[in-house]
Amino acid sequence: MGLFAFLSTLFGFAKTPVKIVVLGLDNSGKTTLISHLKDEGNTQSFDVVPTVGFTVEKFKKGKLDFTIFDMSGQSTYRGLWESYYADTDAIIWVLDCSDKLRMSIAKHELGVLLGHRDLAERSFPLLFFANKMDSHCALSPVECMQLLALEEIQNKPWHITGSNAISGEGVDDGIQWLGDTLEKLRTARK
Ligand code: G3D
Ligand code: MG
Repeated sequence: MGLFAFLSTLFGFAKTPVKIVVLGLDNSGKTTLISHLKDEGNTQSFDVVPTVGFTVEKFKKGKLDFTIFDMSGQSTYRGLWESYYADTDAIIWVLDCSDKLRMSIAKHELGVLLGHRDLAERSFPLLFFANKMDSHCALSPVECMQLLALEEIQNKPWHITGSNAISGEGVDDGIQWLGDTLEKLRTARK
């Protein structure tokens, strides 16, 4: 079964589109990772502020409705992406495991995200891809978890999994967890 067929089956329980925002610092591997998830020819991509390379990409896949942001750490533009928080069903955060130096920026941005008024009190799945696991200097998912202090996240189900967005390794595992967790939350709310 192809990944898209798999995703359609996985999210087939949803009666309404599942909105997923994919975040992470620039160069973490979002576009590469997402290329495993989307259909060709059904993508809208545009530069919001080309001079600073801030890009938003949107695509639909079956009942999945993805919005992808490249964050450059420029909080000036946060107002643009926070407008998508209120009705997102899950957030995927892509980390560059080979970039230890910028883990502190990722941690800061994550803290801002989790403290946002539209997200702080809500329970939704938070999936971290510890990407670029193939890099010889890659931090392990456990090290990323520690550097980001993920264990302090109390009111949201979260999961971190290693990935290689180029080969696709680990991507299915993360998406599987996301589907299972969305289904559990949906069942619990009934
Ligand atoms: P972004 O969309 O988050 O900004 P991209 O990131 O998907 O554009 O990826 C940035 C660079 O990282 C790309 O390299 C891409 O090939 C590489 N990359 C993405 N995922 C992985 C991974 O799992 N392992 C390795 N080794 N590299 C990865 P270039 O050279 O095209 O800039
Ligand atoms: Mg990109």
